[in-house]
Amino acid sequence: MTRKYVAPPYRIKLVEPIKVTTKKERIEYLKTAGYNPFSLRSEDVYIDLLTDSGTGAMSHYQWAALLQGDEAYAGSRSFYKLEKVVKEITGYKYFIPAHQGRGAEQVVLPQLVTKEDMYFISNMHFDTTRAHVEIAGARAIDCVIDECFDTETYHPFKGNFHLENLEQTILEKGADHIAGIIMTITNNSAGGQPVSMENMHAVKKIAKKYGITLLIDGARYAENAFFVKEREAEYRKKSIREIAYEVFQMADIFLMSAKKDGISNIGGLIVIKDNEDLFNLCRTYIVPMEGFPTYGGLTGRDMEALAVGLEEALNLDYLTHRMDQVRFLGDRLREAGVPIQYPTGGHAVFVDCKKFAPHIPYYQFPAQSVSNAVYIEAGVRPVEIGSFLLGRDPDTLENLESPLELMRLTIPRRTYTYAHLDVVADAVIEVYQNREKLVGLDFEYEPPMLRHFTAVLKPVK
Ligand code: P61
Repeated sequence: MTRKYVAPPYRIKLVEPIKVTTKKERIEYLKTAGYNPFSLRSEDVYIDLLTDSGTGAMSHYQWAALLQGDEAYAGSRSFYKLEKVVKEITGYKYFIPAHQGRGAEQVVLPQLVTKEDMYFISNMHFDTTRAHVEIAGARAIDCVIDECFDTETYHPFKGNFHLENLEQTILEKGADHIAGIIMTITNNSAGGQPVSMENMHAVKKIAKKYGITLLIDGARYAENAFFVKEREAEYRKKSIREIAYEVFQMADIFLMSAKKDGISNIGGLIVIKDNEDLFNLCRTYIVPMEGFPTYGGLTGRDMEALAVGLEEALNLDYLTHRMDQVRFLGDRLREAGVPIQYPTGGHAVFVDCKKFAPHIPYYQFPAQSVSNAVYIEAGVRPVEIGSFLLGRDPDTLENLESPLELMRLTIPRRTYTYAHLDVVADAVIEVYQNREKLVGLDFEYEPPMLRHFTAVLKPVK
C-alpha cells in the first residue's frame, strides 16, 4: 500500500496553544505592522512559516540536557560536550561556538579579507552572509546553475555551482582577490535546493587548483546529505553522517547557523579544519564580538541542547519525515496549479511569485504582496525572498531586481502536522484563485540595510 505521507517518527508530549483570529482582525494587525509580516506579533499568527530558524521543537532528550548546563564563564563542561560532538561529526580540529550563524560570519569573514578589492564567490549567498561580506569590505558574487532560475523544470540539484562561471570569475578577478568560496548547503535563497556531491568535489578541485579557501555555510547540511543519499546512486547505501563527513573533508572552514540542522533555538558554530593561525585570530575576535571562546554568546544549557540536537538532525527517520512534509505541501500546491520551485527542497516550499502575480513589478515586491494576502486569508505567515530582501546595490544604491521573486513557506522542525499544512495549502490556493486582485507595495520607511526586517510599507494605490 502506498501512503499519502510519511507519518512523524515522534509523538507529541507538550503542546503550545495557538490563537485563531478572524480575517477582520488580521487586516488590522497587518496594517499596524506596516504591511511587513516581520512586524506582526507572533501571537497574532496561527501558523508561523516565516522561518525554520530556531523555531523547531526540541526533543525530551534536549530538554533533559538543559538541566545539565554548566554556566561557567570559562571552560564550561557543556562547551566540551558540544566540542566533542562537533569534532566527531566534522573531523575538524578547532571549534568555537557563536550565538548564531551571523555571529560566526561576523568573526570569520573579515579574517579572510586581507586586502582591497576582494570577493567571495558562492553558489548563493544568503542575506546575512552577503551583508557580512560587504561589511568586511569585500563583494559577494553568486555562481549558481541556470536551472535554478527555471522553477518549473525538474533538476535534482538546483543548488549546484555553475562550474564554468566559477572558474571564469576566479580568472577575471585574479585568484589572490578571492577571499573564499562559500558552498551554501542547502542553497537557501534558491529554494532549499541541494548541492550534489559530484558538484562539491568539482568545486573543491577548482579551489585547490587556485589555492582558495573553501568554506561551507552549512545551516542545513544534514538536509543536503539526505538529498545526496536519495538522488546520487553511489551514496544510496551511505549513512547521512558518512555523507556529511565526506563533505566536511573537502572544506577548510564550516560555519553553521545551528538554529536549523542543530534543532536548537539558538546557536552557531565556527569549525576550522586545521588552520591554527586562523583559529587563533577567531579566538581573539570572538571575545569582543560574541563572548569568551568557550561560550561565544551561548549559555551552558544552550550548548547542551545543541549537542543533542546535532545528533538528532542526522537521524534518517527524522529527515525522511521532514522532507516529506515539504514534499506534501509542494504537491498540494502544484496539483492546484500554483507555481513553485520544483522539486521542493529541504526546508520550505518556495512559491514563484513572478508567475503568481506577473502584474506586480519587482520594485513593488510581488512576493511580499502574496505573503500578506496569505496572512490575511488564514493567519499563515510566510516570508518574502525576492527583491524586497535583496535590497539595493551597495555602490549605486539602485533597487536590485532579484532573478526570482519567491514566497517562502518555511516548515519548522517537528512543529506542525500535515493538517496544518493542509490549512496552508488551502490558503495559498484561495489567494491564487483571486490573484488578479493583488496590489504592489511601496516604502513608507526604508532602513539603510537589511531593509526587509524593519521596513514599513503601504499598498500602491
Ligand atoms: C532563514 F528572514 N537563515 O533562512 P542566523 N546562512 C544561511 C542561513 O539560512 C542563515 C544564516 C546563514 C534564516 C534566518 C533568517 O532575512 C532573514 O543563525 C544559509 O540566522 O544568524 C539564516 O544564520 C544566518 C531569516 C535570516 C530571514 C535572515 O530563515
